[in-house]
Amino acid sequence: MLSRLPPERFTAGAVDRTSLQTSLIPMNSNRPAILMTLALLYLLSPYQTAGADQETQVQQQPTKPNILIIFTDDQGYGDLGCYGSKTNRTPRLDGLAKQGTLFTSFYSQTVCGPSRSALLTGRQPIRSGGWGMPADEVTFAELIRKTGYQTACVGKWDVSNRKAIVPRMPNAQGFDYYFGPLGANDVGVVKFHENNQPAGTSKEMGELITLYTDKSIDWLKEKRDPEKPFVLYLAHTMMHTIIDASERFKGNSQGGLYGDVVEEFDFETGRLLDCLDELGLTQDTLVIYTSDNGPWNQDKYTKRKKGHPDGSVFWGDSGPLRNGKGSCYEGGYRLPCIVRWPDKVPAGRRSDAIFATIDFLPTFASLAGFEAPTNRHIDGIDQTELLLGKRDSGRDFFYFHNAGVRQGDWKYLKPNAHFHGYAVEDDREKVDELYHLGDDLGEQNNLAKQHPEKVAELKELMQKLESKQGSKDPSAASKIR
Ligand SMILES: [Ca+2]
Repeated sequence: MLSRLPPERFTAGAVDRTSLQTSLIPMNSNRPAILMTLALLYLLSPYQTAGADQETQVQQQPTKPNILIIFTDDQGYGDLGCYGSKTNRTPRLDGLAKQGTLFTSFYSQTVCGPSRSALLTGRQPIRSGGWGMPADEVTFAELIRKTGYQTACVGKWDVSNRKAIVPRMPNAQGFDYYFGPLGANDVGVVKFHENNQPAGTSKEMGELITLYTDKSIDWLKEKRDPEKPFVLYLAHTMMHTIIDASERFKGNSQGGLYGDVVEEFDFETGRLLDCLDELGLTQDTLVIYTSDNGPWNQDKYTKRKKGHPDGSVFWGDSGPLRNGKGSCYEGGYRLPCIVRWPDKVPAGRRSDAIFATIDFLPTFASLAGFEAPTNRHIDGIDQTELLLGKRDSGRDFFYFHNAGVRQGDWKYLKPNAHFHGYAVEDDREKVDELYHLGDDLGEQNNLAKQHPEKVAELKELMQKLESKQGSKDPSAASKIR
């Protein structure tokens, strides 16, 4: 399953042959004869396959896309209309799902910092370090910019221990431009940086979605070089508590203040997508929307909340999944994910293939034409064929931090599986757990005793994954954020 496509697959070999044919013909040449020759060459080419719509196949060979990642914070699997929410109205994200592919087995990580180091490096947090991501980790932004991309990050960084440690900040980790807070908003304040310089603070949590969207639009319109492809990594602070919505959205939803924030996020995401339209970028932009970890939906957390002002609002909806943020049950890790790239990524498709943020780096490597690092273990796999609808299957397995592993429909959790603080289920028996997610998505029926051979097999796989190059002790779990 860890096989990779050669990085040049969709770059050098991905020239749009129609435009190439046109551009190669001199203005005053013998066009009919040349066109005939080119037509013959085309008929003999590897793109020529039996059957209909050859022209469509030629046009579908991808070129280097722009990449827009929209990453929310603590948003649950069940918070959007297209993922089953009956209370929150999310027409723009529902529309994005119709224009692209909606993934139902997509995994980030279970908490903020680890989720970001995994997304940036293609490496599980036991290797990439989470909040403490070292300067020598290699991000996809560092690699893609060497191929001519320009790169921007707007929003929550959270892999430099929430401190202004320049070698571990976005500019040093591959982003040409940065605006946002290095940490979270747990006490209702954010401190911004623009590139490496402090850029003020804000206590107006209800303004953050709009602010980050404005900064993203400003970068696209005013700061970007329109001649180059781009990566824009937009990591929202919302819906991480302390949450708030602007006056325009407060009180409008059926889902309380949390629902108001989800609906405002949907609206603002629509504004950003409209900007792509306005700039003529939609067709050439791969848009990925997902979230960093599951929702803060545990009753215990709300009751034990410390350091949060009175009236703080939590929640978020895991839908059919068990538990939420901090948990190694599905509610902690499995998130909504929608991918759009018009005429490349199939529209209106739902996919249950296993796909994860750790796969972004190898997939971008394939799409943009760079090589994933070879001097360290990369956990991600190239999912280009899955995204383009050329393959239905995704990852064979997914590792849960210091907790267990899923392979196919089977998921194993060890007796001392790691849960972050409030996500601990006090009545959970500390025994081997085995679930068949195809039959039991809510992880209610422990089948470990019925299938000891499967437990042994998955334990072995987990140990193998934990021993890969660059692994740190997975039990050295960091404080929850
Ligand atoms: Ca988070």
